[in-house]
Amino acid sequence: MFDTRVNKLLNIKYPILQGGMAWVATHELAAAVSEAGGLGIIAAGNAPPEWVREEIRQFRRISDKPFGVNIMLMSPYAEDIVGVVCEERVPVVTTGAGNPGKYIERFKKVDVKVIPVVPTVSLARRLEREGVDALIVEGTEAGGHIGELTTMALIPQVVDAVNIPVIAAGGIGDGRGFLAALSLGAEGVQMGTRFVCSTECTAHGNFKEMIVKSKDRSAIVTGRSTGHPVRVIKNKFTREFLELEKNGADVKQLEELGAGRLRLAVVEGDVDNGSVMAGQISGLVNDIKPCSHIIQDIIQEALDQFERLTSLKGGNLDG
Ligand code: TUI
Repeated sequence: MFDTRVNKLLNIKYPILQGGMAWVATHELAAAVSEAGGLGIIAAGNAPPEWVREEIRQFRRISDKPFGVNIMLMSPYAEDIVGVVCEERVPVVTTGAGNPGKYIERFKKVDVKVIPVVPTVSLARRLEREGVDALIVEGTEAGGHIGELTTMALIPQVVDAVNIPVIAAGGIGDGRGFLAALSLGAEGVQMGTRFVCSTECTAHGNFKEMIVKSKDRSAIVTGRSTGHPVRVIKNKFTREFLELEKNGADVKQLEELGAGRLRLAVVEGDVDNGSVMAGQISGLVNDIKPCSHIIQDIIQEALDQFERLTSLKGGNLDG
């Protein structure tokens, strides 16, 4: 059950990837997800290449399972991190916040699987032509830097446009979301917010608690005026930021205000003045549990839902 091309491509038990969240997705979280049968991912974020190399080595000290590194393409170190990933023969690379086209050749040469995050059909088509192995198609429900289209509308459009496997991301946090994504034609899911609230995640307790306490409308979007919209949990910082945006602050001023805020929230636990990046699914995440339980609960819930749906076939509409 739930054995797709993604399982085979990545050599994993369940087609569940952990999002590459800057500051949050360290080797501890990645190893816990990989050990639980999914694909753990170390996020490079804006970190220097030496840090990323050390994280890769730390991962390998505690797990021999497949894993990935996420390269945030707006990072000033993106080019050097591509070099580290190739040297270390990391099995999988995911990319975000840009077009990885110019690096694909280098990854292919050393047999690193490439799976970019895309927010549109056109970029999906283009990257398939350029030879990527699969696509993470992310809807606007996601946390952090986001595109415009919803997961529900975007996934089937990309599935119809490409032949390589599609992994759905954005707004998925339980077995119902997982099964819905497969129904839309995806062959796997990526989850960020759900894995933040795991026991193995090294993010500050305040950061996790902020998500657990969230309701349906707690996650909002800042930065629309800058062309770099970011989904975060509403707090003192977002109120100040949105006020400045409303008053026509320029991009430079807003960027300065935003600098260092993610670290402040994730590492220092200052969830009033920091940027608590999280997705719309935050309202559904109500506990902190081990990654193995997160994954097992999703699989069990998806199986239960599948059974409920198939029982509707005979005209039984009670369920
Ligand atoms: O990358 C993400 N989410 C992120 S990156 C990030 S780091 C950051 N820190 C502080 C402020 C702002 C960002 C936080 N969250 N998700 C994957 C993703 N990639 N979503 C959308 C895209 C994307 C957007 C445009 C991918 C490709 C793309 O291509 C544009 C082009 O060049 O064609």
